[in-house]
Amino acid sequence: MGVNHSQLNSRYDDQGYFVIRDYFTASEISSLRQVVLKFHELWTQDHKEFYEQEAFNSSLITGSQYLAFDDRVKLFNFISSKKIMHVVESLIPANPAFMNTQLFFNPVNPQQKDFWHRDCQYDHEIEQQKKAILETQVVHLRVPLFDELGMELVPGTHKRWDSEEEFNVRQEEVGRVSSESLSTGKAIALSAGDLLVFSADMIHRGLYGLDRLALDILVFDSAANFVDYVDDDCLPEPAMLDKIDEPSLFLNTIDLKKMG
Ligand SMILES: O=C(O)CCC(=O)C(=O)O
Repeated sequence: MGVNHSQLNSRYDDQGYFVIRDYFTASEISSLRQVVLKFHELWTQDHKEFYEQEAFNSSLITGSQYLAFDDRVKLFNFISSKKIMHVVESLIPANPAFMNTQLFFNPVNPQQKDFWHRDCQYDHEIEQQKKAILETQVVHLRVPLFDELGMELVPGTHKRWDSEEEFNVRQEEVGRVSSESLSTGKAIALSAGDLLVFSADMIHRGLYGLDRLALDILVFDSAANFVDYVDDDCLPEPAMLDKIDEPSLFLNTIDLKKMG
């Protein structure tokens, strides 16, 4: 499948991310887009005020609220497809587990600016954030459904703490704001068909613009303590498991839930 496990693993280990260009075929993306657009339309109708005022993402795409059985099975099959699992297993060889999905779109309000962050900053104070980046991190697999400006990342920050500039901007200290540019940022434009893989705890931001609609798949190592972040309703129902070609990514999460 193009790039082998050890190349992917070493790129991720060094930089905190990698991109595989043209990884998915046009037909894989168009059938995924069809299901995701159905979710997005229903979700935006249902969250009209939030969507119009401040939203830039939704989550729980695989849940039962907006998509019916067959569409959920299609999504589960995409998420655990050979192409996705090849990449997941290059980073997490033993028992990778499914966490969630998120859908990133442009905010309706044109004044809303894209902002630098580490995902762990929403759960942890500074000292805990310093620890979080030394531990196992959640992996995001971003599948853009349309061409987009993509993401801006600070390479290497999955393993190192912020410079003063990065810290002040990301945390909005000493008059800086999180939408300013960072001299260390690297912008990665993405096209439909590309796959971007990055660590949730590195310093990053989504770049608003074009018609962006990107499906992020979140996975984690079963050995790490993330199962509490998983919503049961996002997992396949028992009757779906037979219809998923290779369900181990979900079974690993289901097993962790059972061990509770
Ligand atoms: O695309 C965005 O707006 C932000 C993406 C992000 O922060 C993430 O995927 O964790």
